[in-house]
Amino acid sequence: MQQAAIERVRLIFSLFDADGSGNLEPADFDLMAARVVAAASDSGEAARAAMQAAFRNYWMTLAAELDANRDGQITFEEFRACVLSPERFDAAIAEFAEALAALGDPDGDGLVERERFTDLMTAIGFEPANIDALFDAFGPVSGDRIKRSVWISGIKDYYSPDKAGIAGDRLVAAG
Ligand SMILES: [Ca+2]
Ligand SMILES: [Ca+2]
Repeated sequence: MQQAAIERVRLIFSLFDADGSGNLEPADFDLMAARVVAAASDSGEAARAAMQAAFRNYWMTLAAELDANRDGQITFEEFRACVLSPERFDAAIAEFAEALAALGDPDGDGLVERERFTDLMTAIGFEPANIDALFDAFGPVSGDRIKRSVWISGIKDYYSPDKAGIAGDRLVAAG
C-alpha cells in the first residue's frame, strides 16, 4: 500500500462528503452531481444525464461494497477499505471518469480546455492551485488543452492503490 494512495483516498472522502456531515450518504452524491452538471450547462442533455447516473451508480457501488454496518452511511473507516479490493470499483470509476471527461469536451473533439477542466474540478471541490498543477501534469497540447483520454486515465490512476508518483498526486499537495 502506498502512502500516496491513502492521502488520495482521504482527500476524495472529504470532497465527496459534499454536505459536510462527516460521512457519505446519498445526498452527498446528489449534491455533487448537481454542482458538476451546473458547471457544464452547455453540455448536451445526454452527457449531463450520464454524469448524474455515474454519481448515482458510484454511490450504489460504495454502499454495496463498503457500508459494513449497513446503516446507509459510509464513514471514513469504512471508506478506506476501498483500497483493499480496488477491482470492485473499477466499473463505477470508469463510468464516472468517462462521464466527467465527456462533460469536459462538449464539442466532442477529444480535447479539454483548461477553463472547462477548472470549472468541473472546482465543482468537485479541488483547490485552484492543485487543479492547475494537475492540468500541467497532464501535458497540455496546443491551445492549452489536454486529451480527454489522458484525463480518464488520470482519474483511474488516482483510485489505484498501487500507483505512486502520478499526476493525480498534484491534487493532494498543499496548494
Ligand atoms: Ca455527508
Ligand atoms: Ca456505514
